Parts: sequence; structure tokens; C-alpha cells
Amino acid sequence: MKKVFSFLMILSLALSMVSVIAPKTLADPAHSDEFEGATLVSEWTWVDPHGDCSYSLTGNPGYLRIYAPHGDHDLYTYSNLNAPRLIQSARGDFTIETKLLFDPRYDVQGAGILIWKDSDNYLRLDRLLHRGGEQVVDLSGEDKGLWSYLAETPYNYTISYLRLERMGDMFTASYSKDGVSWMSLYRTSFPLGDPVSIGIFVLNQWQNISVYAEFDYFRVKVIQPQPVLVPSGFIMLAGTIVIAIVVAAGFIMVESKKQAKSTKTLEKMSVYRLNWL
Ligand SMILES: [Ca+2]
Ligand SMILES: [Ca+2]
Repeated sequence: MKKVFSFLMILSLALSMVSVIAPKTLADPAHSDEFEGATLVSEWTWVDPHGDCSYSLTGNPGYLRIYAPHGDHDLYTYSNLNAPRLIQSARGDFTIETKLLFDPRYDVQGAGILIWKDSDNYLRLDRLLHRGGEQVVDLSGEDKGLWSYLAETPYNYTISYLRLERMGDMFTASYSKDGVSWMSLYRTSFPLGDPVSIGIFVLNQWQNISVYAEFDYFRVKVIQPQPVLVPSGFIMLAGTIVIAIVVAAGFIMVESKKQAKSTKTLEKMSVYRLNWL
């Protein structure tokens, strides 16, 4: 009996050490692009609501240039959502990052990266000139149709690195001057669900002077869920204990029957002895 119980215990503990949940594979992983070719890869979708903007991979080889010829190209709930943009589908947790060459000179000229659910739910992180002359990196967007400027910091360099991280419902915006030393701009809860669109855009609003921005790359880093250790050992242990109790109960019943039989035999013998005496 002891041997059987010990064997079940060892089996239970051994199984508990190897039980894991394998990470899910993402059904719709997004793709990085260094913009080194002469044509766009098929994952991208060009969105240009006015149909008057353009993009080029040859104007500055190695960079994607997005050009907006005049105003009325915004991503702002109170004016319009006409900004030219390149988007692709994404799911799960990820970071998106771009390196940008952009030197805005006129009011509400901007360029950056975007996470978009629909026209009432999106986040944009951009290098921007607004409010008549403020040069900034800015995080803003709509949450269920409500517009917010979430955070901004003064920034007046031609090169900027922008990064948005999504972990569940949490989004973290960061920026850098050199792509090495990163500064955190803001962290916010922003439930969007899956799938979402991610991408790059250019703004040109409230004046009629053309502008373009050049993107060196758009990098997507999918954050894979970590394998999770499952306490299946406890489940196995519980099962083992139940089996052991059942086996022990059976053993006790058999022993009791034996005892009862031997008691009856003794009783019979006693009766026999009494009769004999
Ligand atoms: Ca809206
Ligand atoms: Ca490049």
C-alpha cells in the first residue's frame, strides 16, 4: 500500500514540473519596413481621404516620403481625419517605432505614428508644430469620441525617434533624439481590443503651404506572451490523494472483514469450548 501511494506522489510532482501553457501565436502579426525598396510591401494600405496626397520611396532612397500639398489634412476630431497615412493590421502586444526626418515650419504641420481602432478611438504620437509656433513631441487622440491632448514636451530637432508600446490596455509613448537614449512621455490605459491598425501619417492643417516628412523605417516588435507555469501539480496531487483515500478505504474494509471473520471464528470456538466444557 505504501509503495503505491509513494509512486503516485512522485508521478504527480514530476508532472507538475513540466506543465506549461504554450504562448499563443499571433494570427495577424504586423510587419516592419526599412523602406529600402522602390515599392511598398503588400501589408501596407494607403489612406488618403482627399485623394490629393502622395508618397515616394525614391525621393530620398531608404526613406518613405509622405507629401501633403496644402491644408485640411488633420487627425483631430474638431476639424477632420483627412491626414494621409499608411496603415497595416496588428493584434496583441507590440511596440511600433519610427525614425523621422521632419522640420515643421508652419502651424499644425506634423508627422508621426498611429494606433487606430476607428474614427472615435485612436492614439497619435507626433513631432508637431502647433499653437502658432510651439515645436513639440505630442501624444493625443480620441477615446470613445472624446479628444485629449495627453502629453507633450518641447522638441525642436529635425531628427526624431518615436515609439508606442501596447501591453494589454496600457500604452506607453516614448521619444528619443538619437534612437539610443529614450525618454518616456506618457503612459495611459486605452482599451481598444483587436485588431487595430498601426502606421505613419503626416498632418498639414490651418494653412495652405505644402509639407512632407521622411520616415527612415517603421519597426514592429511583437511582444510574445511568456509561457505560464500551471499549478497542475496541485491538481495531480489532489487526484492522487483521492485515489489513495479510495485505496486505503478498500484496504480497511478488507482488513475489517478479515477481522470480523476471525472474531466470528473465535466466537464459534468459544461457544464450542463452552459446549464442550
Ligand atoms: Ca471622432
Ligand atoms: Ca531606411
